[in-house]
Amino acid sequence: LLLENALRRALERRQLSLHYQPQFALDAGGAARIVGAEALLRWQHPELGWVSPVEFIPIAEASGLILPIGEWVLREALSQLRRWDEAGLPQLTMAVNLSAVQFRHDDLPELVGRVLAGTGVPAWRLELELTEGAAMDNPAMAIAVMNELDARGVRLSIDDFGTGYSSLSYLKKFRVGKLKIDQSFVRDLTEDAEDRAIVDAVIRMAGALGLQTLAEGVETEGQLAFLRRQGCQAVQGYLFSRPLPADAFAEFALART
Ligand code: G
Ligand code: G
Ligand code: MN
Ligand code: NA
Repeated sequence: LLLENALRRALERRQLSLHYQPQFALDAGGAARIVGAEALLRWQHPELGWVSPVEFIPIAEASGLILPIGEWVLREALSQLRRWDEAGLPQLTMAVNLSAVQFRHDDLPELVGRVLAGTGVPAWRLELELTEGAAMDNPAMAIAVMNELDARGVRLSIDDFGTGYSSLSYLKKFRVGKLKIDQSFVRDLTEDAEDRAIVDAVIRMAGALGLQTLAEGVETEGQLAFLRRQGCQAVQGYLFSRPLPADAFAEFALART
């Protein structure tokens, strides 16, 4: 309850911020080209210091605070994208994590439409990340919401793919364009033949279904080489960059392009 009350005040007191992790497309020539950013929420409390989203997102979900917080995240991330455009960065996409609670909320497609209109960002530059749990909780509803978002031109991806319990039969019904391969499968890729088999299978299945793949948590050249060889289209991870404050992200992106 203490944390809940603190979180309630965090938004008004501007203790919440976003960090951005660059995402890269793996081009055929062997280059990694920066194509997007994932917005990651950060909370700096005056006494507690940095509180991890792993701790406060569940509290935000249980208390309903995730709705105003999630709306702030969306607006802030898309406003930042416009500021980067003005600063001369390449036209990036912005990936925003969605909580199951936001996904279930009736107002989501309208809210997304309002924020896109308000910030002037074209819908195709926004990618909403859903977990398998959020999608599978109520598949019929999920399909309807995905169809509405898709009709607006917003992109959808499945986050932490492989760790939830998504039914493969739903993958073809869900309007998602991308699977984000969870970092738990990437971590030991160079030592663990089973992880290699899983990652290889996910990339092939995605390809056959017309879905893109992005591998998360790429930390070594060895992991990158394997992913590239198997045809993974995109990566993010500490090998390239940690999540960065907006200004540092801009410097990073400008230096690489
Ligand atoms: O960046 P970091 O490793 O601290 O993120 C921890 C977890 O918090 C990840 O699962 C990430 O998806 C989640 N997270 C980060 N930002 C947001 C956000 O804006 N909304 C939601 N719902 N989850 C977030
Ligand atoms: O669940 P989601 O994929 O949204 O969360 C991403 C989380 O992974 C963030 O907390 C981010 O800080 C973290 N992260 C990003 N890249 C790496 C990496 O290369 N290694 C590790 N260990 N964590 C990473
Ligand atoms: Mn994510
Ligand atoms: Na993930």
